[in-house]
Amino acid sequence: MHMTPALILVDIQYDFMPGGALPTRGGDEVVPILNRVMPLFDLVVATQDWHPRNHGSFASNHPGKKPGDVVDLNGLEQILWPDHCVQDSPGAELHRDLDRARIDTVVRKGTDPAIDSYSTFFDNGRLKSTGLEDFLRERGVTDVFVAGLATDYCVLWSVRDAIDLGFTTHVIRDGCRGVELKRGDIDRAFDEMTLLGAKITSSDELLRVSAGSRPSSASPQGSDSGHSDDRRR
Ligand code: VGL
Ligand code: ZN
Repeated sequence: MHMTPALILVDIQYDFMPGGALPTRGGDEVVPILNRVMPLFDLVVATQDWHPRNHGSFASNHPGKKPGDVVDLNGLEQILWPDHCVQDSPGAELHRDLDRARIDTVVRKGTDPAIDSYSTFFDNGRLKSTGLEDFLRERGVTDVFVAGLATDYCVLWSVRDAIDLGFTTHVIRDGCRGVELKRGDIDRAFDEMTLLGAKITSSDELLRVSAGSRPSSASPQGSDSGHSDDRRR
């Protein structure tokens, strides 16, 4: 019955924020939401998309191509993106308001120019692992709670792998925002994750459950319970 949870915060980086190179709508809104749930977890992992300048997912590295075009990258279908999350650039930094003190480790992915890595567990060809699986297993993690950017790419691919690896996988819906290259991509991502067996939850539900299971402790930020766009139970 015992479960050991970990929170996985996917790519809370400036380039995925409004105004960034590869923006999600409302991506900055997840920062306070995730700060609220972090204290509920003993183990918090943050991921960083971390590309070299010559990365094969950048349209700028394919003469005549533009973002949104699809190419064959070493045998894998690759959507081309604007330059984003270039290593050590401001756009690759984690959002400054994210509660860094509660992050136990940062996993960087997408460092090989020859292959993209949407998932925080494996590259897109599943050739190399990022080490996150071992990190979680060494700590006896049974359940992963996933949130972040972008719903329709890195969150979705991470959730697919987490389920595949046998973790009980939860997605914090209001802690995610998507790119929505095609209209409906976010909804389709949630549909697929649900179908695969992910449990869709919300920050409110997590805070409610945690308050119930620890009656003696006040909720982490008692007066601030403003956000609730998901009332399903
Ligand atoms: C992502 C596209 C390209 C993501 C990363 O974080 O979802 N999407 N690189
Ligand atoms: Zn990327």
